[in-house]
Amino acid sequence: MSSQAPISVDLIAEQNDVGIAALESDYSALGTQLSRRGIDIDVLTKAAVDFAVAIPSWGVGTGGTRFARFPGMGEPRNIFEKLADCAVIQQLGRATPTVSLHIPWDKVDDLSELREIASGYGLGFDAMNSNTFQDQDDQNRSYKFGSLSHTDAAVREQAVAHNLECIEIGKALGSRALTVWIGDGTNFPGQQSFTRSFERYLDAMKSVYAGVPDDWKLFIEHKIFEPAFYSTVIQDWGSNYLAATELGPKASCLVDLGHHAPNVNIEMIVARLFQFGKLGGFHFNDSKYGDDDLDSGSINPYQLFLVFNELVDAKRRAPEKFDPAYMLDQSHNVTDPIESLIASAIEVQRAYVQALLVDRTALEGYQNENDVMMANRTLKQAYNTDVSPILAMARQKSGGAIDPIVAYRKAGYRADVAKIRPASKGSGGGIV
Ligand SMILES: [Mn+2]
Repeated sequence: MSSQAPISVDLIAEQNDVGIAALESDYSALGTQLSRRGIDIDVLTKAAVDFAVAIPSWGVGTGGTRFARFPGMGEPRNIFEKLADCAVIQQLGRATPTVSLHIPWDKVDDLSELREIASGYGLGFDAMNSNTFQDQDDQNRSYKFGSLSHTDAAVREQAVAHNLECIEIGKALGSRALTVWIGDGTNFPGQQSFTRSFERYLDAMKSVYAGVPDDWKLFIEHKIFEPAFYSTVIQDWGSNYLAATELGPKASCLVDLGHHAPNVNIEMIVARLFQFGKLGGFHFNDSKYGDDDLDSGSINPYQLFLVFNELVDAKRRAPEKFDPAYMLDQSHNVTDPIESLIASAIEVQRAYVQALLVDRTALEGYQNENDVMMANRTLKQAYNTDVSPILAMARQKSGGAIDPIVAYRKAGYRADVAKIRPASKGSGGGIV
């Protein structure tokens, strides 16, 4: 880790001493089982060690719904406290070495101080996220009727300038990507022209694109509905693909798992976008009904596995083109956000390792022979393998905790920070 470790290293070691014998026994048994299938468990453990998914800075605070927000204890009040919480997640779980910032929520005067503190925790910065879906106090014009697609050119210019500012902040922090999600859309048929809105959006995004450095990526995030409920300018992966294609090679599509209609085949979207060079990255979360922002893998872990099944296949197909960005994007309303983010990173990592277990040569053979049962069984065999000992061993080998949630609770971190971070008041809605 770093010079600054928020959780006592001795406490983690003590906790690991308690669990190591059982882990070694489980790991050995799984290793025997996998070797019968021609798989070297240590190769998988190395892959788990190398796996990383970014934490969203907004995820360490308690979220809320359109109805209310019920604050938790010891919530971080600023980006420095958010970084401390992110450091806890990384120290214990070892799968989250970077943080994805949100501007203006995480704006500070001294960027070099921010970069230094993050690096002291051993954390780097992932994609920058702009915000033109709400109005800020120091802002001249309102986004009530849109931002990058607004009918008024002055509003579009303001939104472009904000995105360019996010790039400048990101440059100072060592980020290499900008994610743009807009809330623009309509609530009534006839409110706006679909075509003219999209034209205005593309025109404004061309100005943003021009400010994206050559070694950066521009991620466009689509969302089917909310806050606009009738139509959304970047509604689906089709609109996203069209926009990313129109803009150029630095632009690609970001897939937020919650931003699709229920039952949509997201893994197929992933395959399509990769095939045509426009898969930029992910916002991982889970959902039952809509953009629920629930913890990754908590509702439909099979879907998460199937997404990673496509990703592992894509990498095998074209390793030189494979570079998607992985980020969590969740809202934690009834759990401790640190626990939810640790658990979610593990679930994403789990889906990845399970996908590595798929016997791809056999699968391709069954597909060619139209042996439906065996093809599906090949996937299910991988999915049904409990890879928990691999994930725990990866954490233990990297200096993390065998059971990070238990170690986190033993450490009493939340109660400690609650002493210095005053409780915030509950408030009205405000999910993002
Ligand atoms: Mn998202």
